[in-house]
Amino acid sequence: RITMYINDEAVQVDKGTNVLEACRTNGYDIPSLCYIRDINTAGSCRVCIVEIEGSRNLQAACVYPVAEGLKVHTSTPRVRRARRRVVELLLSEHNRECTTCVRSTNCELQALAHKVGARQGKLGTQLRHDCKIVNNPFITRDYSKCIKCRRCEAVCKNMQGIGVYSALNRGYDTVIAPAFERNLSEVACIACGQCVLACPTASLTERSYIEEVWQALGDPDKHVVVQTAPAIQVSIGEEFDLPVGTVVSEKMAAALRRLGFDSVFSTDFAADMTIMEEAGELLQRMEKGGPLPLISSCSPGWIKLCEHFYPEFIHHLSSCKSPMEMFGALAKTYYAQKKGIGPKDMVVVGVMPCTAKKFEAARPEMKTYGFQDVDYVLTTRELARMIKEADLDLRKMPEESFDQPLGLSSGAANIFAATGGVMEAAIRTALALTGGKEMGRLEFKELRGIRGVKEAELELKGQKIRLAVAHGTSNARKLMERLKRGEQFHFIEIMACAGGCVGGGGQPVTRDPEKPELTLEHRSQRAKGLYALDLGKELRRSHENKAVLQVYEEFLGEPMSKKAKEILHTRYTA
Ligand code: HC1
Repeated sequence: RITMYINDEAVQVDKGTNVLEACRTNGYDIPSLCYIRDINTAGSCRVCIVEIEGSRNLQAACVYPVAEGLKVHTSTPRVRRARRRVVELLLSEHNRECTTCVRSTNCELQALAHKVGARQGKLGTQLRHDCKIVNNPFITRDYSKCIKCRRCEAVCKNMQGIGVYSALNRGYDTVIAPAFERNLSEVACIACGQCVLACPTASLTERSYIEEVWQALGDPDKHVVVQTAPAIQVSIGEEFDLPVGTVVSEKMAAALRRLGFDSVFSTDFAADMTIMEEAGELLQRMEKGGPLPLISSCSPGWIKLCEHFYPEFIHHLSSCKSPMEMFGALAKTYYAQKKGIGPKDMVVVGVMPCTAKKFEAARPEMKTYGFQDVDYVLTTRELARMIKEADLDLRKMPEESFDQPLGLSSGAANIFAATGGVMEAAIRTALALTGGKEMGRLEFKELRGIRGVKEAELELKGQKIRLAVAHGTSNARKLMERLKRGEQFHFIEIMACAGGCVGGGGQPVTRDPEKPELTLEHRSQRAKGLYALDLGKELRRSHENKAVLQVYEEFLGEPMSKKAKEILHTRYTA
């Protein structure tokens, strides 16, 4: 520890930290914009400038190292004037449609302008001549709202290890974009949306399908089915000021019903279905000699990473469609037949914590008997917007159950959204179905938690098998490089986002400049809600889900049957 002085007060701070962190930990709420701890430390926006005694120029606190005896002044008239001018300059080329912007009241730039007292002043606003909006099925980029903080670039490169964004051109013409200003759909973007979480404004947002869904809900000829992913029930509460990780499954079901959905189901049901198929696939591959490892295929960001960077491992991917797609396929076949509805009159909406699910839903591989399995995907944020638009307050909703039969799920399905959860769920069932001394085991703590790559060994069908779990694409790449070097595993779970789906790019965004939603602590808090749900359930293994067994009995036969393969499985090609 060293001693430094903030506004003439002596404070003890950690050696090696920067002035911004030192000030914040001592109660000084210094504004910042481009900075994200451990991810973006470029010091490019200059919003966090402070006066340092002995230095002629104002200094960016986020890149100024602390030192013994350093004397910092955080709010002198000169500092306040300069910060205001920096923000006014940013605003001078920012599209100020604040009242109608999707991030209105949740925008970091708006909050910052308010904090530093920025005004329109003499600078006015002059947008770049070719500000444009670039769309694709998953992420919308609006050049007119980009403030060139480069957080998207840093998150993509430093957190996800991919790097599709960079600064192009110079000076006033600078843009932060993929190479040659291509669409994200034309580069190696995996659609994970972590850049959307990092963006301080609405320059990066999900491609919204709210209007399409409202339209379907208003169409009397359509039966609109909604499924909510496991992660939504522990995260949407944040949009209504509930503590992180609050479980709101039943309030959410009530809200969905009031929005007008005809059937309110949960993807968790299909997660149980996925386990039946994936455990069957693992056992089959073990019997038939491969290809092993079997690698999970629920995370569409991971599938895209595999396609772009590891095409030689595509045949290792589980052929199981993701639970979201399995759900859509069963809704438009099994459930539609049960209800006497034609698949063309059914609209399936997925509510997902993920922007890549929007991409997945549009993939040509995700069709059953000529119909796209899922019609629209909304993020957690979009569902919250719809609930608010409909004058509903999630906190005040009564508690209602999901509809049946596609609303029943086990605790194993609930934990899918936490890193290691898919593996744990699959192993619970695989052990139970094959016997052996661990057949009753329910918890696999070695697969839980925030370590980037987790490994375990266990005995399945008398054979020792090696398991690995990776979350976040940087960790996924480390694991894949080990496979490339010839290391042997039997079963691998990979999720594209750190923490698993609870950390997806469609999850709630705050306007807190410290970006808690990007941290593993915040994501683990959401995961805690899921583990609590699992613990409180009587049903903790997928093969015990009676609704799943009913679908096999009435419709599919058995796991990995011909019909199951037609409806619930797919193929990826390099
Ligand atoms: Fe996920 Fe999944 S867990 S991929 O993380 O396998 O998005 O929540 O819905 O499909 O069930 C996401 C979450 C989600 C699927 C399931």
